[in-house]
Amino acid sequence: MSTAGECASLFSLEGRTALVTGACYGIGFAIAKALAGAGAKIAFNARHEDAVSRAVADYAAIGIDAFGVVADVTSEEDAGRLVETVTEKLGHVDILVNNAGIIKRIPMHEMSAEEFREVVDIDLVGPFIMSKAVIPSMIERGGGKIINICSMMSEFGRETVSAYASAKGGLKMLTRNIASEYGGYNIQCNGIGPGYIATPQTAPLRERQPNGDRHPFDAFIVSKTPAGRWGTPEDLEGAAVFLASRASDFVNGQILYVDGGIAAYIGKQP
Ligand code: NAP
Ligand code: GCO
Repeated sequence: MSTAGECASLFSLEGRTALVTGACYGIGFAIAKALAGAGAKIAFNARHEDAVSRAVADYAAIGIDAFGVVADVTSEEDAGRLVETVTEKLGHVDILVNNAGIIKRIPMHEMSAEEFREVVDIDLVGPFIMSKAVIPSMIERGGGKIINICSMMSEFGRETVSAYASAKGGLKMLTRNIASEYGGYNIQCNGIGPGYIATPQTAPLRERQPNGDRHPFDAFIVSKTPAGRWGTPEDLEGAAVFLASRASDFVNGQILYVDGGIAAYIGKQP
């Protein structure tokens, strides 16, 4: 049995370099903050210079010296440059969090193939590209951690999110396949499956109606979640530190759902 000190060190990320994609705000920002709190050096990317600059200032405002790079996760060239730049600045990437993602809420029969492809490109091909960019150096250095931000839609469907659910379902299996293919190199690849989290991505689902009533989807999610609330990005911090640390060295190919119980609950009788 570990002593208190030994237990604390299990979750320490001192000396590790973490790269969190799309971490200017929302879930990525909270995860990066948590990894920094456990001692990791933080790098992140986004598609636009102004967003990166704003986020660097936001990290600095909470005492985190985060290194931001303009890079699109769907570009192999950007990914290679991103990993090379981070490695030069902070050292090899020990922890990759594939957080960057988009959603398009369109009834499938009205969605164009181009719109479908854009979601899959960012939410599934992007994590493939980013993971491929870091795995060689992780192999060379004896191991690493890859954390994919999956979703309730890795398990469930609903109206208007066909592309997103397809991508996030694929991301669950990419997580399992990276674990299978690279577990022998001491690389652990796991997922976090957030429930419904209050971020800019879900803001449209929580907007007040013109008459001041709550959005019907907002009320639905609160009733469908045993915790009786939307999650916050901070609710994901513990899972992220666990999956980024030595504490999860024998955990591989798993999706840790942090959802307030929504996946376990059939729902209240109307
Ligand atoms: P968000 O607020 O929309 O933030 C998404 C981030 O990804 C933004 O910083 C965005 O930056 C970045 N991004 C998008 N496309 C990119 C690209 N091609 N290259 C680089 N960065 C890109 O979303 P969130 O709610 O924080 O969600 C973060 C992740 O959690 C996503 O993968 C999402 O699917 C997943 N998730 C969210 C929830 C939820 O309820 N919120 C639940 C489960 C899973 P720019 O657009 O400025 O480039
Ligand atoms: C939606 C929401 C969800 C959340 C999240 C749930 O429209 O259903 O955006 O997809 O983003 O993925 O885990």
